[in-house]
Amino acid sequence: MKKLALHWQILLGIIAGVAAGILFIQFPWGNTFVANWIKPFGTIFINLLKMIAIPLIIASLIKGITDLKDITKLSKMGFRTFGIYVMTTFIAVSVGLTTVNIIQPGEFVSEATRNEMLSVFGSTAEEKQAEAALTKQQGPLQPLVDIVPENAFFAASSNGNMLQVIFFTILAGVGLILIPSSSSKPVKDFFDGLNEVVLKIVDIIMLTAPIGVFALITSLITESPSADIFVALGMYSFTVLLGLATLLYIIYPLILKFWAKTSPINFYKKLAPAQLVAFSTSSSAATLPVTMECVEEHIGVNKEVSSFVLPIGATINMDGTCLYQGVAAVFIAQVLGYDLTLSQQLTIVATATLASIGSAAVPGAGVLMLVIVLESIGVSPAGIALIFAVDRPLDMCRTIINVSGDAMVSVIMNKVMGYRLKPAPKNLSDVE
Ligand code: DAS
Repeated sequence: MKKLALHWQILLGIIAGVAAGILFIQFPWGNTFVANWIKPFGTIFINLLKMIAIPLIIASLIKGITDLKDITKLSKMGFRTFGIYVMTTFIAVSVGLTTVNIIQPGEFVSEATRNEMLSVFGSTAEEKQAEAALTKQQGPLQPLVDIVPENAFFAASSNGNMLQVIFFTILAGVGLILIPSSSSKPVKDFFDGLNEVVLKIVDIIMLTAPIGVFALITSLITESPSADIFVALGMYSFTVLLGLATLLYIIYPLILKFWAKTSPINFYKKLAPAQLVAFSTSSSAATLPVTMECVEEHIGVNKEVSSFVLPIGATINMDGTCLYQGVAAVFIAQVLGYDLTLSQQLTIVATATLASIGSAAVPGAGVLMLVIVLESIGVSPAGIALIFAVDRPLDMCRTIINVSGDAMVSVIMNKVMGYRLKPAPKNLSDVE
């Protein structure tokens, strides 16, 4: 039988995972069995991708920066990339606020349902609040302060410090450009080789994706709380998904067609493996290796652009998260009976943009940063308990948008930097 293209294998893994999850919850021993014998394969898969994410960022950023002939090209790319990222994030949160104000999901939550959920999640709200209290004390500019690592090598080793790794790597790349080429050549050759090795490791890791994704989805289904919580939050989830779909199927295609002058259908067909991995891992960082492979090999964005734009985007550009934070903040305010003024809604736009920049590219980061948005409009973070139950399924969807937004900006930047799209001949799954 002809080998199935990788994304169909991943899709099969997701479908098999849903079927297995529904089967196992029928048995009293199902949860334990999945936790002991299936979930570990999902954890291994995510760890494999995270293991390679930092070496990939370091190797590809250094290669991307040192390939740029002079810093002006870097600053031109840097400023424009950041500007486009902030613009798309602003559009995302505006779409979110529009949908949540039209649909008014908070009006669908009955008094009884709210009291029940608050009592059920009371302890969770306190845990979340305690955990997020640190974030709250930090204030809105903390994401900016957090960019600079106190110890470059420590930052590269600990979780969630993608921004610090990127910051130090960019400085190292600029340093390499500024020293005489006789001294920088051996170092540059080393990073070119490292980049090749790392991409080959990504190919090998991706061969385990169908099994990893199967395990992730099965354990997600068996661990989710009972269905009636999801029913009570149906309208809220629908509002988030409608907003995300508006970005993915209306806003992004318009930008791709009229700004990047590229076919949206072609773009999404080639980005599919990264979107599926984003869906099953809920982590832009874990998906980054696959996003880079799809954007460089399949879509054909110049490596100089993709190796600069994507690692930064994976950490600071989260359109899906920003939209979600806008919807969640207004939903909680609606449920708690607040009538938000226009200035409070504009405050949400500003703080959700900053909060999404500060969110780490790992599962559940968006809900933690929601505290800053809620605080900014004077709403108690305890309201997070209302949406905590459905966060993971929505996280899977918003991470798809985060990854798709990064890939879209890399196509725009490719055009801005004067390159044409040059797809490589081979498929993601043709590993030599
Ligand atoms: N899961 C995060 C990501 O990796 C986004 C979020 O938590 O909102 O993109």
